[in-house]
Amino acid sequence: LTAATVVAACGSGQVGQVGGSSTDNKKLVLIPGVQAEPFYISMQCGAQEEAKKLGYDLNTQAPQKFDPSLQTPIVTGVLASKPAAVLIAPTDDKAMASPMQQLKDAGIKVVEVDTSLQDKSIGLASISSDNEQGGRKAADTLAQLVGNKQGSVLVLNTIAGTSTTDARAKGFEDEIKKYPNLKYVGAQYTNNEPAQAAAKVSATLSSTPDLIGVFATNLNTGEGAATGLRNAGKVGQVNLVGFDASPNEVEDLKSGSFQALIAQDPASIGRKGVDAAVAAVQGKPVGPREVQTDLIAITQQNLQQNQKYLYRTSC
Ligand code: T6T
Repeated sequence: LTAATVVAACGSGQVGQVGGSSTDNKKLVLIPGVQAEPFYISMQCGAQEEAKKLGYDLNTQAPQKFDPSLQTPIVTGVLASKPAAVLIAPTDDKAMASPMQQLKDAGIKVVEVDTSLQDKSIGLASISSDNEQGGRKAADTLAQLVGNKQGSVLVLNTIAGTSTTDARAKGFEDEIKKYPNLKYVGAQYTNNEPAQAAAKVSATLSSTPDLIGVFATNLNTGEGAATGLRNAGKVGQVNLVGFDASPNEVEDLKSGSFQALIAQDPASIGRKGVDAAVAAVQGKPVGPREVQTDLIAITQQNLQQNQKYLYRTSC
């Protein structure tokens, strides 16, 4: 039985295409974690550029919020459109396994970009920053900023079950132990809402008057934390280290609300994700299962020479 007869027997009518994985199928879909957000827009720009270069079409469909219950129906819709491959940032490291398994079962090549599942058997490759190392970099940067002073430090995290931000918090927690002058007071979750981050900063300033540093594990959390410090008149007194490099975060770095930003290279994640997906579609070796892209700590001092790391709001 040839592939074409299998397809004919299934009644798909698309000769040469089994489960969307034929080399004639040039459709790729990118499913980011959330729409209209500079990290994922920058990733999309890199992915689109690379897809065009390789002769593939890349369509992007993102949920309105970073939420598996909103991302799942997008995956289901994409499944019906039979692309050759899907690049996806799963919004939960367990809840997205079942919809992503359906893609795999349909013969669609799955590549994880940015976030990943705990189950490593579904994605063919996973392209992301070394997020644990990013968390350690944040701790070292914060410790350097604080110097010999003593005080408490807080982590503002997003949503438990997000592989990237969980890894950042872990890296930070491990590394901050090296600095006995800094007392780690734990992580609080913001649900990826800037307003919740601002409120948690205010509440912690009241409960922990010796607060000397905050690590915000992503863009929304960092933007909200900066607002919280401004509202409390604590800018500069509490060192704020953020993650990502959105235009708002960069403005807040220039004006001193942030002391440092750990920037990722989302366009490169998008490009490498497309390379892996296209290799898989063409039956070529996909490369390593885990691919890690650069991270850099940006401060006011080195901002000028690191412009290429700043995120975009359109392609
Ligand atoms: O930090 C990025 C991304 O790496 C993370 O997985 C989710 O949040 C961002 O998209 C920033 O909002």
